[in-house]
Amino acid sequence: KNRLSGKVALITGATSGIGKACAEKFAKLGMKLILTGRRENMLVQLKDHLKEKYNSDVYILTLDARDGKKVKATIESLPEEWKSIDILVNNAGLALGLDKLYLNSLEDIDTVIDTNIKGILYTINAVVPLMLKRNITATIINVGSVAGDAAYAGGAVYCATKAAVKVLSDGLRIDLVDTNIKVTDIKPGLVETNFSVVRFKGDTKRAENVYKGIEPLTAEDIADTIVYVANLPDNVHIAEMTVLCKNQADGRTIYKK
Ligand code: NDP
Ligand code: 8X3
Repeated sequence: KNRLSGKVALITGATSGIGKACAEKFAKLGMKLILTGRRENMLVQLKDHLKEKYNSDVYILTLDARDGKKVKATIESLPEEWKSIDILVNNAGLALGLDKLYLNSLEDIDTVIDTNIKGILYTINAVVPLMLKRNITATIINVGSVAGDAAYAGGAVYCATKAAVKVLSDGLRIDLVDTNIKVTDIKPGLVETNFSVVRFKGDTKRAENVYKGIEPLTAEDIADTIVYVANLPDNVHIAEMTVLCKNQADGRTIYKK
């Protein structure tokens, strides 16, 4: 049953990977989409593609998730019909490097913490009041990670941000327990997207190696999970979902052939 047709979803980080795949699947189900990311040309391309393929209504917000004031002001000044956000997917995020904690540059630490933690908090801060005003059933899906369950070598900063996503999701779920807004933390394992290319700052060979000898998840696999959660009946509230590829048992136990 399609409960999503005609509803509005806001997806952060829709220019690539999981966010982009999610936009495609939501569009196919007849949703109206607000898509954010820093790369405006990619957002325009995606908007044109979704318009042509599904005749979708897409509203683009070129936004850096780290810019709290702009995130809040931009979402608050959306045209009235676009303020009726039913599904929020907090997906924008990244890792930088795979170094020991004390070898990370201060700049990289700030970028990862500010995007993965503050970015979600800023978006929630702007969107939840709009949802509450309408007193509707809504779902907030935060893209955490199995990396938030336990640290792995070289992942201290990134893993800490994803642990924060779990805890802030838990806190928000408590805050909203007396409302019709549900909060889900989706925790993927290894997904082959642009994630590792970004992590290794354009070193595509090193990025490809991450997924050699395993069968990683695809962005579409995680988008399917997000659609599943977004499309649940009102009474079903999934707090957390861990989605691994078949060659991994947890964030640090990976079997490579
Ligand atoms: P991609 O690199 O393919 O996509 C990341 C998206 O995040 C891009 O659309 C990018 O857009 C956006 N983004 C990054 N920084 C910012 C910013 N400052 N402001 C706005 N948008 C930003 O990676 P994935 O699709 O894999 O990653 C999506 C999410 O999934 C992340 O939160 C990641 O941590 C999480 N995840 C990924 C896993 C994996 O193995 N790939 C596993 C578990 C979780 P732009 O550059 O245009 O701003
Ligand atoms: C991303 C998955 O294990 O590559 O959250 O860090 S991993």
